[in-house]
Amino acid sequence: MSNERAKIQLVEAFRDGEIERRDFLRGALGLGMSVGTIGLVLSACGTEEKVAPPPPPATPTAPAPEPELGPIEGELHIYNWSDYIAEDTVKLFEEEFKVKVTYDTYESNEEMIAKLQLGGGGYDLVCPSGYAVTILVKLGLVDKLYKKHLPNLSNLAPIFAKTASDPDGAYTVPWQWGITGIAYRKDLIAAAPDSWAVFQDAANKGKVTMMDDMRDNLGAWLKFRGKSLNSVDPADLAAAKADAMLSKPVLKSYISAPVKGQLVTGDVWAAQLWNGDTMQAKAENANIEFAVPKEGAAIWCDAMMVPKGSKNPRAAHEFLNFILRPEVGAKISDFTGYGSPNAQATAKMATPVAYPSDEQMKSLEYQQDLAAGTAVWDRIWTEIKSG
Ligand code: N2P
Repeated sequence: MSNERAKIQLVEAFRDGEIERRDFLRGALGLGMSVGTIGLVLSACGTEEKVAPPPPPATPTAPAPEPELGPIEGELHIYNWSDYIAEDTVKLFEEEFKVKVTYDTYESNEEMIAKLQLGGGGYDLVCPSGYAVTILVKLGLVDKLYKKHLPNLSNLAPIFAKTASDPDGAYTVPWQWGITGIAYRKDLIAAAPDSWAVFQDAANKGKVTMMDDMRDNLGAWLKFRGKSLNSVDPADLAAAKADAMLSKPVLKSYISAPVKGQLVTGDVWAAQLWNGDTMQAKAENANIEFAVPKEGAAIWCDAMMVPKGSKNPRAAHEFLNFILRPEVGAKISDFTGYGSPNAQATAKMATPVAYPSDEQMKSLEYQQDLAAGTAVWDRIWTEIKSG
């Protein structure tokens, strides 16, 4: 037998377990096999001494089960934007789940964040916009969700299942999405507004309003000058402040959702407002229309979260799973006038709101957390309001 053939037979015998490691080593050295080759064979056959065999598992290797919540509690405390739910949603939930719900409302993310920061409210659910989701997570004011109790999450449209502010979908259940534009009375205003400049036009003095909301107000003036509504650049913000100050003598007031009544009566001709609230007002007065200014506007998606310290987490999860039902979600969005992030609900809506096309998205921008820039925005907004 040739030396090469003998080496091959030796390796095969070792590989197949026919000879021991000690016999392989002795034979290999006898046949003149290099130390490097011997090492390769030993490690390939899994007997390299340096490689310790894996210890036997102490416990079964199945993944740890997802933690569970306890039984459903008897109450639930919700803190949400005003006019942001169908009239019967809470009642139907209370009846089916035997839970007593308290439902408080707010008018801006900042109002809600401040309340949570002060430790007030005792809420089990809140509904921040995307940028405020980032802030609440960063401040440690919210808990992760127990997906096990949210099987209806599968009804979400894929673009809303994971969002920039909650990339793993660990904290949020998307609620509604919408756009901040201009609601106007087509029978009262001289021409349909197509620009944020409508709020600086002296012809509208005392008949127009902008939202009492730092992000939406300064965001609009940033877009007006072709800037990002997330800018923290001092020059951009100085220009936005100057535009806001120019609009101030024209504005009747800074007011958000409650302006609807004034649009309906005609006391206000044009108001910075969200598309859904505009549709709610239009249901009472058909002369109300909505416009997205040509300079661009904010698009946002609000989402439900469970504040840290919630005393009714199981009831909160049951409520979230309830609103994720297609028929419940469809009723909410048909009432609010906003888009539903729930694909199955959208299919059931009487007046579905289509997600903007790629073309429309070119002029829309999602609001993001301003991080350290928030303090600068806060200061400018205070100066505008008090100036
Ligand atoms: C309130 C709607 C609020 C949406 N009616 C703002 N993100």
